[in-house]
Amino acid sequence: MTDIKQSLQTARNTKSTRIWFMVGLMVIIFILWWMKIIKTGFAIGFGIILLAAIGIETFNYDLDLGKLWKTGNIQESRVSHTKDGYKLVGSCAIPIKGEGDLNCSHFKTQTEAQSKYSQCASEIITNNIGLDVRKVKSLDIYGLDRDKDGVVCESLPK
Ligand SMILES: [Ca+2]
Repeated sequence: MTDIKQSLQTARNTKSTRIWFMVGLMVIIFILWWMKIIKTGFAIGFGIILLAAIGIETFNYDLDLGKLWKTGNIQESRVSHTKDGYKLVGSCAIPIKGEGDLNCSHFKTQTEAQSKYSQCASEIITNNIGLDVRKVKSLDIYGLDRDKDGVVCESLPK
């Protein structure tokens, strides 16, 4: 049972799988509409929702729709995946083309930079069950920790 749940989880996390799943749903809705099992209005409504979802999926980045529903904040609901497939959410997601990127110069003190880094590190652990703490250090999303020892912006005053 847990095996099935786990593989379902993995499948859902794969971008292309999700897109194909939604395309499949669209086909099913169309067939149901064509067979007059569901009403035109319902088919159109559902189709629009699915198209929007496919649109979001094919963007440069993903949105966590559950979190978007709760927070209403696109920035906070942004999801990105590292090359290894680790999930990153919200302000701790990989910055897009410099937008929201952070450097040590954005912080006044090392403590300030460290607290942002720690916030992201704990979020990453929450979002990726079973992820090793050492692995989190090596991710270093913003590149604040060049030597990957978990201490960021050593050059800043304490
Ligand atoms: Ca360091």
